Amino acid sequence: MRIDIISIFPEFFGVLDISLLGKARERGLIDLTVHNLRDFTHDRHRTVDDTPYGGGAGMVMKPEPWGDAFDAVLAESPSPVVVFPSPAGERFTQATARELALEPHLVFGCGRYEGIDQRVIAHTASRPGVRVREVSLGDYVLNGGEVAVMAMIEAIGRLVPGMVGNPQSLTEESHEDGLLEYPSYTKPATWRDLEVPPVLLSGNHGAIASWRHEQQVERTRRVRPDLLGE
Ligand code: 6GU
Repeated sequence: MRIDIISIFPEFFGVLDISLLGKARERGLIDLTVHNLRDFTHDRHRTVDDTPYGGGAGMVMKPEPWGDAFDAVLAESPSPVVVFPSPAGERFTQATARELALEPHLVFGCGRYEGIDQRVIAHTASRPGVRVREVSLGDYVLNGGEVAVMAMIEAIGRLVPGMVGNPQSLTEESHEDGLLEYPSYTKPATWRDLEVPPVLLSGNHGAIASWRHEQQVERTRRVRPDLLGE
């Protein structure tokens, strides 16, 4: 999978080298390039923002540097998905991560300030073969898309085929079956007077599977009833 990120804070993404993705890049599964939006400006001050038409607070990212950046990054890419992180986007879920993990080329356009001139999104979507998604992590506001994109890339990257040693560990975790994960325990069996639930020491795999499912349902009902439609 090829990943391009366009941002005015390219240094932000240095940490991707030391996470799970470092391994993916070493193994050649993910080829990630970060582009500095300011490299696509043409004025002495490398200006990327301006005041909003219609008035209002804050600054809006100018369309021209974005247009030039996408001209460069999308050249000769047959069917990229361009993701614009935005609190006004559709919700990013495990299903979104699963879909995007199957794509050969993802491009993330990180907006700052009050957003990007909306014509950039419209123009990008009008490029032949390009699919655009505006995506939000949740109902809160971050100062820019960088941290959101880091979270999305971590969620997507671990689902790229060949990334995780034991693929079963991917299907037994929170959100894969619409439920939260069951609680986990390891040795010692007693720690500071706290016991591991005895069923887990029973060796009865059927009983263990039932107990884990009950725990998933109980935990989901308690903290995320919305996931059960309740
Ligand atoms: Cl994707 N971007 C920004 N700026 N804020 C957010 C978000 C994204 N998701 C939740 N809040």
